[in-house]
This record gives sequence, structure tokens and C-alpha cells, in this order.
Amino acid sequence: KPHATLIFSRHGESQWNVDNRFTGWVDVDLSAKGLGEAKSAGTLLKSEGIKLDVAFTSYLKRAIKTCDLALESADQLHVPVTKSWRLNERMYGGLTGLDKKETVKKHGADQVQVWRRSFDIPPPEIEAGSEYDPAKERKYAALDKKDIPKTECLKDTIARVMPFWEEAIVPELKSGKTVFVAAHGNSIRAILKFLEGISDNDITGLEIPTGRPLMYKLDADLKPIKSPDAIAPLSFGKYMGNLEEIKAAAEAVKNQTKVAAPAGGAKIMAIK
Ligand code: DG2
Repeated sequence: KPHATLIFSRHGESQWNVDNRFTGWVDVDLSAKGLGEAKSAGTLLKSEGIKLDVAFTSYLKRAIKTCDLALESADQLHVPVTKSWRLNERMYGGLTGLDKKETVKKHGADQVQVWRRSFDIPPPEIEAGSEYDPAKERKYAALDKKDIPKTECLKDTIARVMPFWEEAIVPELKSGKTVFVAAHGNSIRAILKFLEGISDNDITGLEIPTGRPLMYKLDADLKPIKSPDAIAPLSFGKYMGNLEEIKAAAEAVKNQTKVAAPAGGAKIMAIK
């Protein structure tokens, strides 16, 4: 029997999603399309009759604005919002700021796939003095230095997201509330791995499209209830909106690092 409702949304498209650059902890704004996606997420919540009780987001403006715009278009701007650095995107280390396809050309598709999606192999650390080093930012000044990552794989992201899940989100769900989490591709993947019980291997195949609300109904033990509409490797979460469109959007995330193989030999492969 459903006890609580949990709805995730990755932020709307950011300017660096458009530019196809590794972003991580860089505070990039939403693109014009991203603003629209955030508003549509809220419109969907409204049309499905969702009444939110609390919302959570990261310290990054693409997620914060998505949360705010979604609440506004759902006509629920009164909902209290808690921000935490623990919901930030995974820290992309030395890849931060680089063009995703250029990185494939330089290091090869396999290596970049490992850096993007492996469970426990992080990208190289961010260089000391890099303009993208979060240790320089005032908003992280109150953090313990050891909590400011120099790079992160999904396993590291899980280790920093889950204390916030336990301490801040779980109590709201236990009391039966309807909770909205506006965060990032990899911070959401971190929570979904736990919630859905996805293996270290299968999590590599999970892509989260921007600005699409993903809803979970949880029982009193906070176990998710199965949804017939879940898209593999998910079994419990249900995307709100047009499923075909959502599948295409998830595929596009995967293809951000797809580059045409160099032509050579007699056989030239057609690459979409
Ligand atoms: C993207 C995810 O994060 O990139 O950091 O580049 O969700 O904040 O746009 P988001 C980034 P991938 O891991 O999908 O390459």
C-alpha cells in the first residue's frame, strides 16, 4: 500500500549540456530549452494532481532553478526547499570543462565510458589551481576540506549523497510525505541505485534525461512499489509524460560521447 511519494527530476538542460562539456560542480545556468523543461516538469506535476510537501535540491543553480520553476508552474511555490551540497552533481575531476566528444577523440571511447559510467573508477583529479576547483568557492567554505572532492566516481558520489538521504529525506518519507528532489544525472543515479537495488554492473546502463519527473510510490518500509511502466534498468520508477520521448531523451544522453569512427579500409561503417 502506498505510504509516501518521491519524485525526482534532473535539472532542465544546462548551457554546458548544450555545449556538451563535462560539468560536475561548475555552476552553469539552464539553457532556454532547460527553462522550458523545468516549467513543463511542474505543469506535469500539476496535471497529475501531485501535491508536494517538501522539496530538496543541490547548491547548483541549474537544479535550484529547476526546483523553483517546477514549483512555480505546479502552483506550489509555498513548498519548503532544502538545499544541500550533498545533492550536487558528481565531481568530474580533471574532465571538468572539457568537450565530451573531444575527450573521446583524445582518450578513446572505452576510457571515456569508464570515466563517465563505471561504478568505481574516478576520472583524474582536478588540477591544483584550476579555475573549476570548488575548494576556491565561498559557498563551500564551511565544509570540511576533506568533503570537497577533487574527483568522484559513482561510488564516491553515493558515499556523499546517502548521508543526506538518510538524515533529511528518509524522515519526510517515513512520515508519509510527498517529496520532490531536483538534482543531477549522477546524484540521482546514486539514490536510484540504492532505491531500485541496481547492481554495480547494471547501473552503467542507466541514463537520466533532463527535466523529466520520475515518480516512486513507497510502502511504509520505504520499499518502492513496482511500476509496469518502468524503463529498464529501472523496475519501480515511473516517468511522467510521454514514454517514447523520454526513452529518446535518455538515448541522447548516452550519445553525448558518440563520435564517428575514423573511416578506413574497404568497409566504411555508417554511424548515425
Ligand atoms: C552532467 C552529467 O551533469 O554528465 O556533469 O556533465 O546532470 O549536472 O548536467 P548534469 C555533467 P554525464 O555523466 O551524463 O556525462
